[in-house]
Amino acid sequence: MNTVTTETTTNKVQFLADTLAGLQAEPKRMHSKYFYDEVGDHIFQQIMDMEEYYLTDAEMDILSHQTEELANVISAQESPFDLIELGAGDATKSIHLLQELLDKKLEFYYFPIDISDHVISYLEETLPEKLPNLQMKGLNGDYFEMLKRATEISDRRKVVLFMGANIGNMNVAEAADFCKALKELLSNGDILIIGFDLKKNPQQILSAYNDSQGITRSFNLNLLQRINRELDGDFQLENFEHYANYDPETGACKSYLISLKDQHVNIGDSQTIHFKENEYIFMEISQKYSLQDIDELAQSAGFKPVQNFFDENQYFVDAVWKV
Ligand code: AVI
Repeated sequence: MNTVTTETTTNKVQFLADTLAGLQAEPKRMHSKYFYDEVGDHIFQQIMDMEEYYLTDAEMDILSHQTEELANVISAQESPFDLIELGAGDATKSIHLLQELLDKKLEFYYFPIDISDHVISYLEETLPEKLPNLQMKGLNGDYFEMLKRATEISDRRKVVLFMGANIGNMNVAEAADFCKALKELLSNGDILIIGFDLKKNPQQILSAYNDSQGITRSFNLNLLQRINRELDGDFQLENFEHYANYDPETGACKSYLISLKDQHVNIGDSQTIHFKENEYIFMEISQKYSLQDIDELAQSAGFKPVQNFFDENQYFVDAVWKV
């Protein structure tokens, strides 16, 4: 029987605090985790369906064609385990792996973790229909808080999935700290499967974040609209422009919103933010990696690289690391 429980941690106070801290900072910045409200989830779905956004198809190619090999790595140790997915999204990719693990009659419990409560509700509604034998519990909130929660729920060995190039939304130093902190929560023999978008033709990368239909533009602007909706802001969206760039030397793809004029924006009754003409808000990083960068990251965090799974174009890698 499925155990289905939603754990919702809506944190408007934190959203307001982070928004004000980011907009009062010099230079201005936002945290891309706030992109994912109901509208943002929908726009992100459109991004994943875009021709230019090659990442989704690339990782889907790995998950749909190499599930057996992935399942073999996971089941090399026979004991029951918890499969914990950080940033599960709609699980369209991981469902292939879940199906394979169920077909192999392995004993496991699935904990999808996502910052979006809509995503967790959707998974709890749809996964039990698609995978009737799956034992699962959705956890809504920040990765680490929820991962800690999952480690408190059981002491089974852990297999952590962190796919979709979500690690790319941290800069290199943050990614190193993240991997170290993750390793601290895991024990000997636990496994991490982590997805990286690889460095490649710079134009191809830039097009994925500066698409011809302006979907990524809407994705970024939606965060301003979310501030208007939830924090009583008065951003005029037409006064901001999306700008993306990719630096092939560092592998950093960054997106910004540029203020098109000198303007003031109110947030709630008591906060006013001043924007100079051409001032930018740093919105998001999507860091790209070489294979050497990836192995160095594993080693610096204390993981042992076990195996790399590539898509047929070698655009993307799902790396398997062990504690
Ligand atoms: C979720 N994350 C891996 C996406 C990325 O590619 O950085 C988010 C995204 N932002 C714009 N397009 C996609």
